[in-house]
Amino acid sequence: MTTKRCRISDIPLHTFLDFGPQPLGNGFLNKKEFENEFFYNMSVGFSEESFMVQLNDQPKPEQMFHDQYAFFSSTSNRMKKHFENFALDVLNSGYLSGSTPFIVELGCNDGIMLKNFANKRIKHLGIEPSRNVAEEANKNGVQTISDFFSESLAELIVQRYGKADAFLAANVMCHIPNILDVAKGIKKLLKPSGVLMFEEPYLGDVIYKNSYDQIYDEHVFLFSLHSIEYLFNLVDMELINAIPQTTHGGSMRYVLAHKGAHRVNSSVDQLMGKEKVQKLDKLSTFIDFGLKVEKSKNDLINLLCDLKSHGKTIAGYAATSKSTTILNYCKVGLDLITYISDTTPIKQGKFSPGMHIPIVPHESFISNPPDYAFLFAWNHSDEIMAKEKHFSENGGKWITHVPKVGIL
Ligand code: JHZ
Repeated sequence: MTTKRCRISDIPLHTFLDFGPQPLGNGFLNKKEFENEFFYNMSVGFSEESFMVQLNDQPKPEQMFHDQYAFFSSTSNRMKKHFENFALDVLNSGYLSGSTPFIVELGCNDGIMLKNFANKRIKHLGIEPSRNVAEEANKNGVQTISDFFSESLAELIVQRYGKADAFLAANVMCHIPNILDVAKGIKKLLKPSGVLMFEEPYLGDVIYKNSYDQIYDEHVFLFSLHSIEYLFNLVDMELINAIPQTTHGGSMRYVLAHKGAHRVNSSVDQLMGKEKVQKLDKLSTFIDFGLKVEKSKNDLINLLCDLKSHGKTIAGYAATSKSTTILNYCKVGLDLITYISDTTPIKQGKFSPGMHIPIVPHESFISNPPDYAFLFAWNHSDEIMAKEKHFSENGGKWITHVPKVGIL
């Protein structure tokens, strides 16, 4: 394999994990598409200069985000509540100038966050490259354009709508390979007192929980404060706050502004210190992580094979993007998992990427419960456990791989 270079610092990357051939994380498909299914080699590298953990290769953005995109944010009630609170935090942050702020959100999906501004008649704009999801946002009353964000799109937005008070994103920035161009665009789009607030799965949690399933095609980066500071320093912006979140198995909300525009909160220094203790700036951490991932894979295969050899039935719960990595890396197929239940209509009746396990509606899980359910949406565990009390009360058991492979 040729050595890849860091997308930010341009120095050679150190590869520490190789998952082998992987399909698209959200590439749910029909039987007739099996033959020509797309695979790429998924390996992960670290830059000792920018501290950025990143995929060596990523499929083209247009292959992942299009008019049949399968992930709709509003499938989780907890996430709806979370984005309602995020919107309130923005409104109460004290960073918005004047009485008529302008809010822009990158990757607004079905409008889960912006509708909280739209409902209050606050000037807003969503940017969402997946056309089917953008249409849903517009239907939800959120003004949305379907495009990929870039420095040139930022210039157009400034011309047409003016500069923004807040630029928001959630579970989006880590998807974007040309992130430096996006950072330049944000810099141009923000008012002098404007802020960038975004949250993404946090590298520190991924390492701590061994949640390697956060690595898939869409997540070209796994961010830390170290890497975000490095990246935005290049466009003369600085971290002014960082707030840990419990969503998606552990995320971080980053708040950034033009250098010197706002006071830097003490949490930035505290969390940077914590990252140093966890050694998120050192290659050795990721080499250790690679070994733990390999062990997790072997433990999972042993557990599933053991249950099967005792005649147990196993089904997957929630066809998450994350499950694509687990299933394909551990080579878990129909011989071990009979079906995956999911509430998203566009995924139902299709097959899982790569391993081709049927995706069935949630009703099938209720009418035909397995002995064991593999909790692929472990990040929504509280919501799911509350919903599936009946399954547990009737002897159904849950399998997890986070932080360790086992039965819950
Ligand atoms: P969930 C998505 O990842 C995709 P995924 C994306 N790339 C990203 O960055 C991350 O989020 C952060 C189903 N479900 O949220 C619905 C049930 O069936 O873990 C969805 O198909 N029953 C943008 O896909 C899937 O789970 C339920 O009760 O890993 C959502 O998975 C619940 C709560 C969910 O994200």
